[in-house]
Amino acid sequence: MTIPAEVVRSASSTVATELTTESLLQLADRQIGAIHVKGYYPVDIAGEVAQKAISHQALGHYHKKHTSSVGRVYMPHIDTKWDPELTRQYHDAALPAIQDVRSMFHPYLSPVDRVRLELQELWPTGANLLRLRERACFVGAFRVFQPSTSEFFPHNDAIDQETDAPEIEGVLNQLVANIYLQVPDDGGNLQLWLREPTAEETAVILDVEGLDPKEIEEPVLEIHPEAGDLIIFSPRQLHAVTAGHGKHRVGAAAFIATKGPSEPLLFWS
Ligand SMILES: O=C(O)CCC(=O)C(=O)O
Ligand SMILES: [Fe+2]
Repeated sequence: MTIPAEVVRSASSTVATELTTESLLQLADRQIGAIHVKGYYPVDIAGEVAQKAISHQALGHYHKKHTSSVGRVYMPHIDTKWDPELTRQYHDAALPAIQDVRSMFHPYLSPVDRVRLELQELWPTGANLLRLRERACFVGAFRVFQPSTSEFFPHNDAIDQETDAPEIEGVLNQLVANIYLQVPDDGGNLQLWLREPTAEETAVILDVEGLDPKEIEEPVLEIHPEAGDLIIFSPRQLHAVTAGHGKHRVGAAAFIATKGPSEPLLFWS
């Protein structure tokens, strides 16, 4: 039986509301567009840690033209830029950074630790921290969007554009889990296009880290997250974050590589 194209399209833009083995397998296979669990993390703890992230001593900035006003706490893998010295610094800092982020939530479980545990329990073959050339990766970066001035233009994220370490072999898809700690009431929306960029778009993204929003069609999904929500989607497909107004937008993020159900998920930031 052939399924009509419009049915396929609408199914792939479905947003699941629960984190289950089935919703994870469907998302990894791009049969659904996202998993959005409302109220995943207590808002009061989230708000306190958001303030700590905004004033954290390790708050730095992304380096590309369109992302430079977005702050992040601790070095993400994308900033290793294929440079052996930066790669060494990233791995040297990875475990102390994981522990520092964990300590910011103490005495509570951090939301990224909770995602790591639940995905380990739900995915058929479990989940591990990613190691590259046998060195542990960091996971749990905070992203801090300044009121009004910060946004992420349409872009995608793919680990195979950042490393050729042997552990990346066999990666079929990449997911990203974002837990929102603080979100402005107005803006700060997540937009999803549910398609990969073209070759030309990829060249622009690699150069300046984002497409001009005026030059691309409307997104298929637009979600306004609330503080405490968890959203998981496929960041190899185009996505963007709109400017928010009134307060900082702070999220904790973990990338997740999938090699199919017979291999464990792998986490990093
Ligand atoms: O903060 C968000 O909603 C998504 C940010 C993003 O670009 C990502 O997680 O890859
Ligand atoms: Fe992204």
